[in-house]
Amino acid sequence: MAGYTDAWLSYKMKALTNPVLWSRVTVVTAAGDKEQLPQTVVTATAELVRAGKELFGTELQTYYEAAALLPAEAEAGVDALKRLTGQAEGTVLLFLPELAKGYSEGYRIVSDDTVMYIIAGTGRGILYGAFDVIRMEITEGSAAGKEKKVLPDNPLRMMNHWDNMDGSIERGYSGRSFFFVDNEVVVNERTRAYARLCASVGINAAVINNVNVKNAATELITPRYEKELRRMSEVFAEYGVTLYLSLNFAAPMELAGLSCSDPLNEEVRAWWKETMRYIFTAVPNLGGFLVKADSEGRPGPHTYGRTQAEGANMLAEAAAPYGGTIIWRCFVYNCTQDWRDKKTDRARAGYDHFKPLDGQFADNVVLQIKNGPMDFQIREPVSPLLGGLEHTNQILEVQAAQEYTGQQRHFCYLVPMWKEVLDFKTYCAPENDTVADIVSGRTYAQHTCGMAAVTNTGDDENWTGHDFAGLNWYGFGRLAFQTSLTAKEIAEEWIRMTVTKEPAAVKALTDMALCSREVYEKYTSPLGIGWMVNPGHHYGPNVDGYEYDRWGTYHRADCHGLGVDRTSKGTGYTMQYREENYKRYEDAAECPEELLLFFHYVRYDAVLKSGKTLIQHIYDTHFEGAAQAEQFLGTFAGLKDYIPEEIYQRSAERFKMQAEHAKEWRDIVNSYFYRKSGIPDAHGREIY
Ligand code: GCV
Repeated sequence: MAGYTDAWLSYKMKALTNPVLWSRVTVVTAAGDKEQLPQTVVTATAELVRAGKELFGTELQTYYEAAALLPAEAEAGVDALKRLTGQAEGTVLLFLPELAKGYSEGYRIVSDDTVMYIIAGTGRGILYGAFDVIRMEITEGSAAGKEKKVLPDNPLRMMNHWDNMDGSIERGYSGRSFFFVDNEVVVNERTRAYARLCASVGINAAVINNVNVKNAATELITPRYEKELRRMSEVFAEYGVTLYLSLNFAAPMELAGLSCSDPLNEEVRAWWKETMRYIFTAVPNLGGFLVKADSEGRPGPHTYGRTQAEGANMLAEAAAPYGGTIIWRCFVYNCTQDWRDKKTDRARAGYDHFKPLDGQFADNVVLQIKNGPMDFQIREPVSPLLGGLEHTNQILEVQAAQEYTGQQRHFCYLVPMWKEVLDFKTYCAPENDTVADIVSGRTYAQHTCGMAAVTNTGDDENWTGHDFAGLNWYGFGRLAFQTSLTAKEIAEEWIRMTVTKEPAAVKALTDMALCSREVYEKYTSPLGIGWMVNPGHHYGPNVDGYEYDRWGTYHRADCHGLGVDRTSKGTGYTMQYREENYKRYEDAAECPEELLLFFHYVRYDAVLKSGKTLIQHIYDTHFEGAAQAEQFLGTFAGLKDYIPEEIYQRSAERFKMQAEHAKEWRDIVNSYFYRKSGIPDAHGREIY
């Protein structure tokens, strides 16, 4: 199935409507010197040449010319630019390093029918502009006559892989790792194809190994893997993707036999300083490290009575001389809880651990915060740490890997969920107080911040198992770059680039995408309560799967009702929010209904805003959700003629699986609550 490894960059031939525009690529710099160009500018020219060939069958020549422009002149119109650059035909890459400050990694595009300028102050900006031009050609028919300036909203736009060195992927649903095979680091054409896909949507960083760093992965910071990592970082760098690694906090013990990894121990500190000196010298393009400490059995500073800040700062101090960043995860909670204990609340843990440390982290530390306080459920409130921390760099972590959202067997487009999170008003400041404002750095003038996605990729031909899961990878990049894009715009783009341009099919698939999250939510766990999955692998319904376990994820259903009382009278979690949100969540009548059971214990016979009782809501949504999953299958089958054969075959199989599995969810959840409550369905449908 050659071609599908290019995913949304699998170009299909089209008519050349602007032959002059696509006649040549000229790189214009002050010196006109090819040797001085960043690698990413060279890549941008190669991408335009490739697009010319694959879209139109034309051979673009590349030229390098000199022209000195003042930064303000970069804002000129087409005619003035023609005069200033002396270039009036083809695509002109105007690389002006003086613009870097104002443009960061952004770009400006100005074009008419014969010339198109891509103007930027960084190589990444030029590359993203080139991919935008290609995207416009494909999705809008032409890049001619456009004028736009796009500056990325988030400085860091990062992939987090949970790949293990033996080639397995934790929560991977699309084959095995393409970074690691049998404890070796692999660098090949797929590495380049991956970096290219990332760059095409503005992703600028990737952590290649699992945050649970064990065995051989601990050795990634030793000479054993130096050569391959350097090579990988170079391939990544061609596409402006910075390599990061996850590291093991206990490495001083495991690699050097030290007696502890106490962050205040002098020997430990000296070991890290030397290790950082070594690894940043050996792999010069390395951006830094991601750390999961004191979480789910991983080592960390708590073992030594030290704080998370002391742990992170020790690594940060060692990495600082090399410009290294330490990304420290906030997923710290008690995973050996007693289910009988109704006071301890896992949802509280992130805030309880990190809020008191606000302001204590070094400048090159950034805290990475999962979107919700639990763990990537289909519906959770936004973590109160986002809006709670005021003096700490922050990254929002979302999960493209569909661990709890259908494991890439069910279609679940996640951009609508991520947008809800970004748009959430935290009330942390008089203005610029949404999550998007905070993680972009607008609220607190931070630079080391942004968004990370746990990836959904593997070595499957189509990268993501379900072809339509590719939309979540694509969508993450596009959204992280430009948080104002709508979920609809992003879905339409991806569908046109990857699947079909037939308007009726684009519409049908976009409609499916936009309701897919709600559909999944309807037939799985209701009103924000989450979980109800099989322990361990997290696929499929098991209402009590985690109910009497140690993980702190309970629904508390009994014969009268269900839900967790997280109000001030319950676990007190609501009090972690700012006043306005606290009040909304505290009062069951004000609480957004989709989160009702997350915040409140509710009786089955309580009447919801819809006028239905809670139990009837559960029954109805489960019947509706399963019926909609069945409709997905029918709608998709009806689009067969517009969809490339391989994509159709692979996806149709998954839609079939989803429809069947949705019924299983429906019947198990409905029967469970019927048996608990003894209340029959008002419509007399079959419940077992
Ligand atoms: C990488 C959840 C997942 C784990 C994952 C963890 C994390 O608990 O089930 O597989 O570990 O989150 O985010 O660290």
